[in-house]
Amino acid sequence: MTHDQLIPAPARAEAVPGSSFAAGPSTTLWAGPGTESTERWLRATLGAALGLPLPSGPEGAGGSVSLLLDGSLEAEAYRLTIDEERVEIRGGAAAGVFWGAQTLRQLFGPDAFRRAPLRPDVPRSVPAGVVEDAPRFGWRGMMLDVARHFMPKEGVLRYLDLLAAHKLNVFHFHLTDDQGWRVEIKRHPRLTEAGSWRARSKWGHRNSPLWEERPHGGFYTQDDIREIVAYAESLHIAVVPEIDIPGHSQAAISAYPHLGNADVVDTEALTVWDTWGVSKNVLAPTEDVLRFYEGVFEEVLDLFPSTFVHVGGDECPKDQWKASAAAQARVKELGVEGEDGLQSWFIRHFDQWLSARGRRLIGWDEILEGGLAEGATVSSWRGYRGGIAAAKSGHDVIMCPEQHVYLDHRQDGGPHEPMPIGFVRTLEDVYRFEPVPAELTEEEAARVLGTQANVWTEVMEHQGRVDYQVFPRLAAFCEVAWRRLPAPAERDFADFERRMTAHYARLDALGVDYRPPGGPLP
Ligand code: TNX
Repeated sequence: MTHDQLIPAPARAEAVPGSSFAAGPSTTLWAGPGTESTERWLRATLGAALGLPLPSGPEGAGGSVSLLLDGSLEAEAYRLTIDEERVEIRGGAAAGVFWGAQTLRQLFGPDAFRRAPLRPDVPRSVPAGVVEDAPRFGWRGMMLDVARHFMPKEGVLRYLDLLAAHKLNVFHFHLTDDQGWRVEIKRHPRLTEAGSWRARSKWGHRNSPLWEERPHGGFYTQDDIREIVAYAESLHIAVVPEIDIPGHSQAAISAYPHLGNADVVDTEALTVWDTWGVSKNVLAPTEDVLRFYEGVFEEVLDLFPSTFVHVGGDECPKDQWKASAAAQARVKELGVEGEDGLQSWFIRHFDQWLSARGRRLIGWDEILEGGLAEGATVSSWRGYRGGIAAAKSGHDVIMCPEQHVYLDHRQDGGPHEPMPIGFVRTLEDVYRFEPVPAELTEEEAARVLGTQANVWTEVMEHQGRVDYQVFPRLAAFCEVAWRRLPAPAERDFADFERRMTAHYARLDALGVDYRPPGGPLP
């Protein structure tokens, strides 16, 4: 594997032609203070794939791999130096060292992505040279919706590995929705007892004879969540939990009917929703409901150390609040402006509540309606508009416009494309996505903390479907998030495609069910 086949391509790479480092049974590993996460990862992945034990040895010895922190580099930056004698990875912080190790694995070739050394002739050498690299954005994320279709824990851990392999560092975990509640909350056990299964779910592809409806569900125990968070941390990925309020909450209301607008709907009769779309069953704007969700968030904060906590806030239909005498009385009592005011009342409450606990609230761009809470960060999904407005008013923004980075959308308009949702977003479209709109001043642009690709799973009922939608587009997305690419029209997509040839071999070795180039059928 050569330096010009890396994904994402590094800022600078210089090869020394004809020279390489050969790893073997006597190759040692030296991990300087603060680099232990990469040490463990190298043994567990690269070591296993190459069939090498990588025992500890002295720093910089002949035949060694050395890991060290270097204060002259930015936290996530790294310098990877390879000569015939040794490999050295310097990172500004532990994360930088780790991203350097990811690059090293790519240089070993696709078989370095396997779990066991299948063939004795697996290449065990890397080309000599220097790679210097640093990310453009500090927030390089993927959101996974495990509410519409549950992904068992092992699948989530696997996705974390895949994110790390693409140098992505935020996993936005969409844990609750109308169609399911996926995280155990000890003080409200019915959220998962009653809220994690729905009686009917569409299964298989709708054109297939196997199309049928079955129960669907599942949830993560608090121990599962702790494991996921700890595993992510070992890969330098932050897990941002999302608990959706006040809309997208029918699963919660079906478990605890007092959360709903009981004067306009028989909340006792509600079940976990078995339809796609946006349910009109939303939370009632009461103090009781606030207390209930404070209890939920208390446990969530205990489980997730992430600074950011996502409260959803999207697509909250106001029909029930309009019809409910109780909700209308609350409008008067709270002195808020109509139903939009109720929505921002919810968000403002949790903005303050989270701030008081040293956390930061993030929500979808609908939280701008009725006035943005003071400390809120905005996930801009309905295009760039919400993100621009938020940045201009001094709020931080994550850019994830559906027109560009919704990976549930189709990858081409062809007849064999299995997924019926949304716009056509090709690999090239994603490659030409620009997270920072030109109309922002430099100061406003600095409010764009980064970008994320969102994976909504209404039409992805198992991991293979998720893989198909996510890959190869996540590879294009990771270049956008990591690199300082030129303006969209000037980006060298042909070069990216050329590098993708090597990357498909890596994805094959990892067992990713990506969409084959050119589509599923000729
Ligand atoms: C919009 S993006 C939604 C999701 C859907 C998605 C389908 C957002 C905040 N809400 O609930 O799953 O569209 O593409």
